Amino acid sequence: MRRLLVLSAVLAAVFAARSVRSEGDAVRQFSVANIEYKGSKLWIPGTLIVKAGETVKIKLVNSTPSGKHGYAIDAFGVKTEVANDGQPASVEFKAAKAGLYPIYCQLHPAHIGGQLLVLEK
Ligand SMILES: [Cu+2]
Repeated sequence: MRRLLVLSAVLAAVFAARSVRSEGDAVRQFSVANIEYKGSKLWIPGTLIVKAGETVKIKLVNSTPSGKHGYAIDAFGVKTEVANDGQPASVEFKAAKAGLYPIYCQLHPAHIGGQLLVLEK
């Protein structure tokens, strides 16, 4: 348990979100990694929080030894595949509407999913 807490703290620091503003439009940037932990595969951080109207840019890194994994958010047309060859993928979309939206691996629906929380402006 202690090891998991340390891992979480380190990853939270490494993958912290940044917010950049330019000409009045907010851009929310994240780096998200796919990992395996005790046989489970998950994207971390699993929960992303933005505000309605923000442009969201997510850099995706697949750190698993188990091949490609997907990253999908249906509400915003996000569906990409990320190889584990060291080359990150990226997605960009406008979080147009407030709500709670599932994030999942479309290649392996049994994998642990996450969520995108879009707050009201
Ligand atoms: Cu997967």
